[in-house]
Amino acid sequence: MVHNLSRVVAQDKHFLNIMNGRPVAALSQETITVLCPSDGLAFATIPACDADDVDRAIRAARGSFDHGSWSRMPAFERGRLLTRLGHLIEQHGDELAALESRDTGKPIRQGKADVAAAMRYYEFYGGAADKIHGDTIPFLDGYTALTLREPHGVVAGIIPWNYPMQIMARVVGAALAMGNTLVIKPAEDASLSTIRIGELAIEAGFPEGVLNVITGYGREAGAALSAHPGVDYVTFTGSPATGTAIQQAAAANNRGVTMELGGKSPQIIFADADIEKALPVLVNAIIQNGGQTCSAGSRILIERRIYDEVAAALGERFGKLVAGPHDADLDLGAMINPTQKRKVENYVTSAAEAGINVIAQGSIDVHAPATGYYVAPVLFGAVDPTAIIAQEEVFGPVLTLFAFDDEQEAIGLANHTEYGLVAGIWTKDGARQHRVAKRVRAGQVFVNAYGAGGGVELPFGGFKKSGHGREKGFEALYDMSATKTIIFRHE
Ligand code: TXE
Repeated sequence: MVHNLSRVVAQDKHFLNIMNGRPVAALSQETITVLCPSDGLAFATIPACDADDVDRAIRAARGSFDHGSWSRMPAFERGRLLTRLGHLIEQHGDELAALESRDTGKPIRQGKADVAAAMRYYEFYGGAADKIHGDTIPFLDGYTALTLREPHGVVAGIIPWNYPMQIMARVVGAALAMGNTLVIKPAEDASLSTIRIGELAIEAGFPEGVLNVITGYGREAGAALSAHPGVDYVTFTGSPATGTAIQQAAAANNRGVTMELGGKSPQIIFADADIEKALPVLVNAIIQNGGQTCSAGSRILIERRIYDEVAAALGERFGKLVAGPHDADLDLGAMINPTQKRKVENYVTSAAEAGINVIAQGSIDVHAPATGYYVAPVLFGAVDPTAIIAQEEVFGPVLTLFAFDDEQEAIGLANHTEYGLVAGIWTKDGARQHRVAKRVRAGQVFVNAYGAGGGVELPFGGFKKSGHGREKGFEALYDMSATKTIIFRHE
């Protein structure tokens, strides 16, 4: 059944930013038109902010931080407000899921999964706010030394368009739990849920200036935010190129950063693996969110003696996959914008032209509007590990298969890209599970599983080009704070 959930969203709504606890337009009154990826049609506008608006947002966050209405609020009360925001998100779940899926083109069930995950982040960090504590350290006779975890101050969160609600939640949850104040800049292609949750934070009772949302183009609002000397810490999820630019701006101001910059994540299938259990997980790991997922499992390394069997089984499943409008809730939705669609199509065309074997291809729903940004899923087999399609992040529903002969070769192939975000290992051999998990260079390693429900509790982040710093779990709370050591002399 096809639901027209997009009706839940008011037509041509003009969204405003959140600054100092109030909705505001850009000082210039400029706006960006919001297009739905499912049909390419306009349905809303957001403010197009510039450096003056960024300055205003940072002043709001700084004023709030210095005032202490948040940073000196008892930690359990900060936690209570975060938890209340999570409950408001849950109450507005249908509205937020519809908004997110219409704004990004993702199937409505993924929008609902994003609401559930966002809610979990606020619940987790709400509960964690009063559970981070320092140490007392044995020191010289006549002294007592202890540590406190203190907020950085004003944090800038620059977030991407693939999972806006979830990524906002992990940033807001960790930064605010530790007493920082925040300026969040969502991506120009997907800002609506961030604004809406900013409104819900006002309703939840967050003090003014604690959570500010500012929308605009990356080259304008994003660049101004990352270069602003009033920012104490920057957290960013997005492309390595933009991450480099943000780190250069941060270096100019000598401030810390957390960088989550994507991946080219492998899953290794040994011959003794439970293939039936693995197959749906392997497929989901690359088509979830249309493959526009930093942790997408985009490379499958298969032990040679089961390669043909696994490739055929994956091919059968891929051939049946269908992309379509968000409210049709098919296997996958549209790409976020025409640029992303072209990027994915170019990778597919170049790989096919280079002679890489297309094992199977899914389709685009016949009812999908021709103006939507759809691409059909593609499965490439027997890929040369040095090929471009084997090395670069496609960020689309494109899966590549490789054959290996032994464990050493599998580990070598798994590590043979510049990225190191996530990996999967499929084998029943316990000793091998441990050996390979330790040798694979990835921030998160799944054994006989992959993705496994997001895991808000589990530290997440990359090695190598995938970035540095950790989000999610308690680790994010350490990144979002600094240790202060206090030494008392009492003799
Ligand atoms: O990313 P950008 P884009 C990868 C993925 C995708 C590619 C390009 O491979 O195809 O990046 O996507 C803001 N200063 N990922 O161009 O530019 C921008 O407004 C400060 C992986 O959309 O990284 C948005 O809010 N900010 C990734 C955010 O940065 C700037 C998720 C991300 O945009 C800026 C998304 C600047 N100069 C894309 N330029 C993941 N790790 O999951 C842009 N921005």
